[in-house]
Amino acid sequence: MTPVHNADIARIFEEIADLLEIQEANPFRVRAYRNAARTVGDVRRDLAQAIAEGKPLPKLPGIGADLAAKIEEIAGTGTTKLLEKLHKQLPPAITALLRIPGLGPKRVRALHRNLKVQTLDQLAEAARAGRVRELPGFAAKTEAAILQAVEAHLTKKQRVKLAVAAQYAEPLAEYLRKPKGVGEVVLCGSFRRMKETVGDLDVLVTSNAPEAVMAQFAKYPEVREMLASGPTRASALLASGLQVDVRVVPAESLGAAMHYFTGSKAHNIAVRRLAQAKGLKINEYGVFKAAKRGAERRVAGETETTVFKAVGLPFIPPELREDAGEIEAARRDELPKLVELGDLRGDLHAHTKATDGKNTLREMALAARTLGLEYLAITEHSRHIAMAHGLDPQRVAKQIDEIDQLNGELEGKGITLLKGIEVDILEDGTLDLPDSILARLDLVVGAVHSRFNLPRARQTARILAAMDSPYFTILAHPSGRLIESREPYDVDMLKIIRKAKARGIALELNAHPERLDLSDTHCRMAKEEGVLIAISSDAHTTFDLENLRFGVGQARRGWIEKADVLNTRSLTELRRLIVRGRAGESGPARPRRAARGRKRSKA
Ligand code: DGT
Ligand code: CA
Ligand code: CA
Repeated sequence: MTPVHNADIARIFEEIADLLEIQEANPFRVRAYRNAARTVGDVRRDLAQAIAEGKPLPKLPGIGADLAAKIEEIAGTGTTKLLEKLHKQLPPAITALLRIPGLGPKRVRALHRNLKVQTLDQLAEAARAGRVRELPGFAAKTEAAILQAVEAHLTKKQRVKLAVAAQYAEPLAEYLRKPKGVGEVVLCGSFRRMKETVGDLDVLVTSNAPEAVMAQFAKYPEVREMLASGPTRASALLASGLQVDVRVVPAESLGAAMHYFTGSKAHNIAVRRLAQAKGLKINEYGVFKAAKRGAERRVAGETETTVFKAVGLPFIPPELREDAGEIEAARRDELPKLVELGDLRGDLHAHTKATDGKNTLREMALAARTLGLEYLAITEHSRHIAMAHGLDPQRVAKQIDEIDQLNGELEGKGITLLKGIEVDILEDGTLDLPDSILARLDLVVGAVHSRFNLPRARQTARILAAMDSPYFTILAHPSGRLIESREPYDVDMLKIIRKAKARGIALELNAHPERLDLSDTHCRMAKEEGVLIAISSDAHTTFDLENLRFGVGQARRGWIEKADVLNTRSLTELRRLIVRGRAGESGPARPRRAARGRKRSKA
């Protein structure tokens, strides 16, 4: 049987939820599977592996005995009887229909029942033939919109979210370290550049016995199909659908090969141009200089630093390698010294059981401390989000008391909880809770959770108006996008950034792997305008706190340095900045890049 990772278990739970929903099952049951999918998908420890090693399943919030038994069943067999049963009632491909904007369970059911539609291709065919509009509840306009969405979906190459790719990449790298003679195994490509999604994995192995590596790779239990294989390279499709390219090089070429396979392609081309100007040739084996009688002499390649040095550059961190100005910055020795995970001293966005989180205040506090954080802001949803059981002023007041009490107990233990709220920005730009209660909080995180489709001018005005509140501290997930599933809402981000500057407000970089919002380009824009970024987990479980590393990756792609990040500050400094923001003082004081141009980033 193919080994199962958390993302596979999550996918099965998601599929069960979809199929149950199409069958109009009890909504609570559907929700239980959806929540379980999210929880399992977010756990950073491989559950199937733990089970195989005879370890007990860790306590997972919201996962009762029934779901835990299903996890064990999937870990042991790769599937569950429930899913098999549902597949007998409904075709598996039908769940893809739910991913099409405008198609809910009701419409999917109608399409299946009346038109026998089972796949996206069949849906496109039915729409083209004008059969969809004949169904009750579908108009010609709806049909056209569905067809357009299906075609867009079918032609788009599938990409995998970074955090999901990590679940498959890391065990594979571990496995390839096993054969005798293997030196390094490095995950290159977009994965190393920490791109929010990856198209495929690029694995580089150093060894003087490439045959052994190739043989080991071919035997990897997750390989579904070998697409190509040669003496030093192979490509395979994994059971998860992820494609992997493996390359073996001798140890002395490691740096050159890492540089080549990390890309991006645009960055490589720009570096190659620099090399040519110096009369050098650069490829995955090294950097070469022409010698007498057409011979070549290798001048670099063992480490990436030697490769960069050969073309006259300092080391450029992988996250910057997009040919987006990093080569010019490197030439001028003005590369940013990028923020690191260890620079974060706190987390400014988290939920508990009081709303849609799964852990208690205490559990969240202790988990944050375990990760080395000094403070954690509890920011529940406000009352407008009824589905998440959002807080009204009375419940906020109650939580304030609970946090005060817990902070008293935790005093001197290295972790402080901050009192916050993730308050809804209503359609008219007012906040969902009165000033009288916001004034009692340490910080206020404002967020849009409804009416994503407002026209640009109105959506922008809505957010700008909300930012006029003197209590507004951080704008959460500023674009609202969900990676690969929901477009950002249409707003003028530059206006929002400038407003944040004027008001002393920070912008969140939400580290949840489905959001990673701000995007890298907007991070750069915010930095240029002198606005601070809050790298926040938006944790709904203790496990979610570990997503901060993906947020830091995205921040690095956005050229963000330690000084650009609000939560790299000490608690005292953080409080000072929030008070200044309340007074409407612009731009939280930020050292204007004293280090710039002198410090070099390290490998
Ligand atoms: P992905 O997989 O779509 O998320 O993006 P990458 O960047 O991982 O691209 P991929 O897997 O096609 O190739 C891995 C790296 O190999 C890429 O970042 C740079 C290098 N590479 C691939 N093709 C070329 C090429 O034609 N020229 C150069 N200079 N480098 C290339
Ligand atoms: Ca790749
Ligand atoms: Ca590739």
